[in-house]
Amino acid sequence: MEQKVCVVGLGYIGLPTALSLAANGAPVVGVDTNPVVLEELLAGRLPFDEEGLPELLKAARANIVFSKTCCECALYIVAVATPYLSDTKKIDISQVAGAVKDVLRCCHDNAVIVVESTMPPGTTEKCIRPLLDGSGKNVRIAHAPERVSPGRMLVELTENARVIGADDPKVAEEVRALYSTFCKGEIMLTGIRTAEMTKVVENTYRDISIAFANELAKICRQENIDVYNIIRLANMHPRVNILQPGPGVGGHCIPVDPWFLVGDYPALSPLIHEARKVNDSMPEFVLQRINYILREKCFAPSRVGLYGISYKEDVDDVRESPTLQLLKKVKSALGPDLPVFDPLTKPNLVANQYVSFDEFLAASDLVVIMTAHRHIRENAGKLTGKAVLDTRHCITLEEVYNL
Ligand code: SAJ
Repeated sequence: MEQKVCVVGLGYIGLPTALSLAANGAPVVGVDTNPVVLEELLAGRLPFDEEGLPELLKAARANIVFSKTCCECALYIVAVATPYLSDTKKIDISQVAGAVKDVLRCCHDNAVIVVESTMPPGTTEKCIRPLLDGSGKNVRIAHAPERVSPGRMLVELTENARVIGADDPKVAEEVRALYSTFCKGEIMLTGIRTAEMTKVVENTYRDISIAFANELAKICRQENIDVYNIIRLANMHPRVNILQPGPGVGGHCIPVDPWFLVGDYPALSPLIHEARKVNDSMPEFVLQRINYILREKCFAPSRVGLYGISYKEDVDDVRESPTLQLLKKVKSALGPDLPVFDPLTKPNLVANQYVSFDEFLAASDLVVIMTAHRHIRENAGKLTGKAVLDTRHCITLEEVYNL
């Protein structure tokens, strides 16, 4: 029989990973301490939407059980959240440490713990190794940071290359064997610190690249130049690849991971820190654009409707969403409870959230597109006659305001 695997943390990463392992033949125990998540899964429902996940749940069903506690297994995968501490910007390792302690209570000698949660370099040595050493058991450790993007998770889980960090080559090979049951991308073996650093660097690189596009949008606005045209033209150069400006950077990764480097290396990371500030300033920039349009059009502030709550197109994930950041600001600037609509997110996330697109449109004179869902791209015609601020540059209408 295959080795039993326990996946601790059944969120956006842990659940698809657990299901992929089970669907490919491994006996899996999926563990989550959140009773709501567990209740959903035990009832055969998924706690969040993701393309292909319902089918994967069906394919995995025979090989997976869900539980609120860990049990004895050969391999453990820890996929819990690693936020940052708001005062120091350093990593908040408490969820990972809690999960590792739970595993250590039930595992036997020679078990392997693979941490997938993103951590800055040295965290395993500094924060996890002492827990292993103090357990009195010979438990081995590896770091296999996840690389998948919500909306494309299952494709990327299968196809993306992966970095697996382990300081013992035998552990690295064991973990590679496990992941290669579902990961068809190249698996690169390296040390733990290198794996930790690589993951943080990937997301920091993207944050800085988006910040550059956002800063260009602000400069071009002042000069009344079309930033999208500039980016398109500049990107025709064979060594230039500028990303797209937007209303801010959301999700649980890109606006979080760069802070780990700023928190641990404040004197060495001025560029990373500035990029974070630029991206965090974008909801405020959107508000300035709204105010400009309101002055030009003489609309009542209460008739500004926000389209899109999720942090990016075609997902229902609202973590660190620019719309939620903007809503905090508009309350004092434009008044409470602007009309808000998102075709994908759960209802009642925010005040005055409409479930009908048509009713949302009827309540809005100025529609601010915050998320480029396929829904709005396909229904752009319905915006005719409205003022539109398209912060994602995703629709073509005769008269549209951009960032
Ligand atoms: N965004 C822009 N302009 C762009 C691209 C993105 O404003 O040109 C915004 C998006 O709208 C969104 C935010 O940035 O609000 C982040 O979106 P994203 O698609 O760049 O990234 P995530 O958070 O969905 O997933 C990232 C991915 N990392 C990289 O691309 C380097 C993914 O591969 C990681 O697995 C994931 O973070 C993670 O979990 O770390």
